[in-house]
Order: sequence, then structure tokens, then C-alpha cells
Amino acid sequence: MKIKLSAAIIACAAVISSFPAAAAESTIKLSAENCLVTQGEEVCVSFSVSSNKGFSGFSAEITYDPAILDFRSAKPGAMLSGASFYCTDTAPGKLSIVWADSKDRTISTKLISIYFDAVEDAGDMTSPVKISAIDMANSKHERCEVKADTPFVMVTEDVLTGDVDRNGSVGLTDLVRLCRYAADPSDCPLSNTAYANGDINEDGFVTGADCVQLLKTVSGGGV
Ligand SMILES: [Ca+2]
Ligand SMILES: [Ca+2]
Repeated sequence: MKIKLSAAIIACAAVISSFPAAAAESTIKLSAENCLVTQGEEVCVSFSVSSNKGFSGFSAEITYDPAILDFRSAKPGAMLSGASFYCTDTAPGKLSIVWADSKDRTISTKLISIYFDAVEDAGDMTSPVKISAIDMANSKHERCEVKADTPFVMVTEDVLTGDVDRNGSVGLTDLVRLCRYAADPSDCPLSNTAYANGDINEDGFVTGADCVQLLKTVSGGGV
């Protein structure tokens, strides 16, 4: 799916690809967080950029599992607006992204946000959204060294809060399973959906705090 394309942008991409591989002054870090999403819903995977000395362009190739995620759109971070941006899905599970401006920008916020639909019949599956290649360069035509996180998108079935053993109801067996996982995840691994069901306080993690809340529910005290 083409989002935006112009001859000027193609020219920018050509300029980036012609930058010499000069020694990097410092390493730029791209950070990203894992996402938990229910099948059929939209999920946004964002990469944020660490503090840096400025860059005027980047190109990236991003890969994901098209059986799990259906690419919808992508956009640069708000502080990169007003410049050339191009994103296309070049092949199933592969995105090509280019952003370029005429002068350096120094930001430490979102570099790019990518939107996917979690496929409806995915079941419990996880997909890494990996930056398989990236170039960043500044206005002096110097390339920047970049290290990027690889976030995982966990697709779950419909969430029933507290139903850790996924038998359709919430009870003591769920509490026991949740406490075992909180004490030692390797002792009682949870599927994506079970994990989502066990995150009672919806903070994205299964911990002892969720056990305490589920204990109140099972004892009749409510969540
Ligand atoms: Ca249950
Ligand atoms: Ca939690």
C-alpha cells in the first residue's frame, strides 16, 4: 500500500543511498515496546529515537509475519512532520520506509509509528516487528550508527479478565495458576491470551499485584 510518493521523495531516497559510510560520531538507539492486542484490533508499533546530534534522513526495511499482522499505514513522528516521507509494503511481511529533510533535526521522541491489524484467525501468536536494515544520515552526508530494539506483538483471542486457565469462567484454579506464574514463569508458562487474562490491573505485566486483585475477585470481594 502506497502512502505517499513523489518524484522529490525518490530523489531524497537516492541521495541517502549515496551517502558515504563515514565513521559514526555516536550510536543512535531506537527503542520500542512489546504490544499486546486482541485479534481483529488495530495495533500501533512505535520506534522512538534516543538523543542524538541530528539527522536529516533515514531509510529502513522492516519485517513482520503477514500471517499475524496486516499492514495498514505508517507515519513519521510529530516532530518529523513537514518533510518527505514514503512507506510501501514491498513484499508480504516487508516494509520499505524513507524519510528525508533538507536540514538536520534533533529529536528524542517518536521516530515512526506503524499500524497493523491483528489478523482475526491468528489465535495465540507472536510476531517480531524487526528493523532488518536501517540507514540514518545527517546533513554532512555522514551516516549514523543505529541500534534498534525488536518489539513483539502478541495477538490474543478475546480477553476474559481473570480466566487464566481459559475454561470460560473465573475461579480458584485461575488464581492458583496466576500465583504459580507470578512466582516462577517457567513453572507455569502462559499463552498470550492467558497472559492477557491474568493481567488483572491492565498494566501490561503479570505480577503479584494481579494475584492480589484476583484473590479479591475469587473471594467475592470484586476486582
Ligand atoms: Ca478459568
Ligand atoms: Ca498486571
